[in-house]
Amino acid sequence: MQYIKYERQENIAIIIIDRQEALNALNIQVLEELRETFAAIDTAVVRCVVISGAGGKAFVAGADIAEMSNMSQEEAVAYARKGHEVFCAIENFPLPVIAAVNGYALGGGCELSLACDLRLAAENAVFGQPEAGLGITPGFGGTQRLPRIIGVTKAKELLYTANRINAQEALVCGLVNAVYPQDELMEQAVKLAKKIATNAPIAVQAAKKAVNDGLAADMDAALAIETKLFAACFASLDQKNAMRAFVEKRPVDPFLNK
Ligand code: CO8
Repeated sequence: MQYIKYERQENIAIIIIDRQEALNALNIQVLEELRETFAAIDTAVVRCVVISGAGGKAFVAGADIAEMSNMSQEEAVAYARKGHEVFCAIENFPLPVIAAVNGYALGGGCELSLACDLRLAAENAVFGQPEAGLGITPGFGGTQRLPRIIGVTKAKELLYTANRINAQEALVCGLVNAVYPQDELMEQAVKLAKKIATNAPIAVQAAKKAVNDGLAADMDAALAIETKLFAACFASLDQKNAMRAFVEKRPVDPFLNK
């Protein structure tokens, strides 16, 4: 891998996008390496993924503008589809994915964070969808995920104005879960990942699937999705052990992922 660094801290996977000469901008190779990295994660061992950008300045400063500048319409379709394929793989990845946004998250960088389950921001984080100022719309899911996450009103404001917002503004509009000093961001992201990893993996994965699949369905279908996933948990040893421990008034043993 040229642009992705992968590390595992016990059952937490850490993915760092490292293309600092272009503020970690997403070119085709970075997208492909991201796809390969997620596909190679051992989901039987890993329980949560943290993704961030290398260097102190950017999470991801967008799709690579130089690479896009002379694209034909046909190439734009292929590029958008590539981005959708990779970001959908992240959104639908069975394990929770936390974006640790440590600087610029613009355009495709903001869209990458939107494909993650949770977003933590450093105080220097800057979010925005600057595409309208570049003569395009977002093409990696931003027009769809941004309004679903922060609501239509604020999403349209950001999309039409191309304004950037800082970490505190992102917190206020519900784009991020929390803001930390930059030098604490990764530690806090790993801490959150470890907290998630203490819970029953089957239940956490079912909750992710229920939220994602349910949001794409009407309420009746969504509740049917929840019922199916909820019921499936009762086939797990972890459910039986955890509920027995509660009834017997003793601490829950570590979960087995079974
Ligand atoms: N693409 C390519 N190169 C970039 C990008 C980018 N998005 N962002 C920064 N770089 C490069 C710069 O060109 C520069 O390279 P060099 O040193 O060779 O000149 C280097 O990174 C450092 O950047 P700056 O000198 O500009 O650093 P500053 O601190 O002055 O500014 C900014 C930082 C504000 C982040 C500035 O770099 C900037 O505005 N970057 C572009 C941000 C942007 O507009 N992003 C959105 C791009 S569009 C997009 O993401 C669409 C996604 C959907 C595509 C779907 C296609 C079908």
